[in-house]
Amino acid sequence: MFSGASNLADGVDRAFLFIFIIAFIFIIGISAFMIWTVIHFARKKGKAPMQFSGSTTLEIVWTVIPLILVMLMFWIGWKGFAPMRRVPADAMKVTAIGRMWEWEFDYGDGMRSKELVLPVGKPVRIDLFSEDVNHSFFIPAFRVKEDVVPGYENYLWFTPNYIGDYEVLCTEYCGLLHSAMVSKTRIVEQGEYDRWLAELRTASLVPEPAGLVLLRNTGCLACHSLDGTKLVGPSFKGLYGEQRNVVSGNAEKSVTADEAYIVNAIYNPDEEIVAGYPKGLMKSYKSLLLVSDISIITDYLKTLNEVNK
Ligand SMILES: [Cu+2]
Repeated sequence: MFSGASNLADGVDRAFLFIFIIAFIFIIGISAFMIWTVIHFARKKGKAPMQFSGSTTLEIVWTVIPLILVMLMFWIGWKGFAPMRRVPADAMKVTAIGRMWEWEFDYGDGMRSKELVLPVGKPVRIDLFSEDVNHSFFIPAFRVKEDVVPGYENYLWFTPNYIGDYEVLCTEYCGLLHSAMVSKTRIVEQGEYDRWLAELRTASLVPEPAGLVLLRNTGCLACHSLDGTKLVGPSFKGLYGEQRNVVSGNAEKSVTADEAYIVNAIYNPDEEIVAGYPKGLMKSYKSLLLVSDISIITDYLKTLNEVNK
């Protein structure tokens, strides 16, 4: 009857369709009956009003029929839901990391990717992990959706049925760029998957600059780009040593973006706001970054200037 994009899709669609059809029949039936009663029982000249009271048959009918219908809804829903919590023992494992505002996929051994690449026809278990606030992992085509809550272990699993690209969404409002928290899952042949994973492994062996790792792991890059793109906050490209106009209190002034400025911008973000950007969006990172960490970050930002010049 169905041919869903994942092994779990048919169970969800069956429950949805069953409930939808019942609801559709009832809304049409009830509306038609209401219209009929309004016309049929309208006050007419010379006719005495009829009086009704009590009907055991009617009471039983409108109790038993809905009872059977909701029991069926539960049964069909349960048949779709139960397999979602039974992960096959041979399922491969990937961890999905949610942070404001992006998804990242951890394949183990330091192999991380922004898109979820999976071999077709193989069960996969996705462990869900949040670095900051509540998110929710959702692949609409696969009919899988689970909350991603900090400090709480959650998971989902599925077997993708077809090769293709599918959207991965966050479906729990998680702040300003929630709607941009979109990723992709690419379902490919086993051979292509093996090649892709080998490339990811090679890439993971090249060490990244320590400053870049700090920026990424602290979540800075969700709001500040490295390539000049304007996100929530100003880009880091060409930042170090630059003159910039900042709003401090009500006055605008020009400052040099040196190490002291960067430390203050990270510890007390609202003190000097870069002109043109709103106040109050960034929290203080005093508890997350030491001055020595910021020094490593600043060293990385300097190299960024050299590359770009
Ligand atoms: Cu989110």
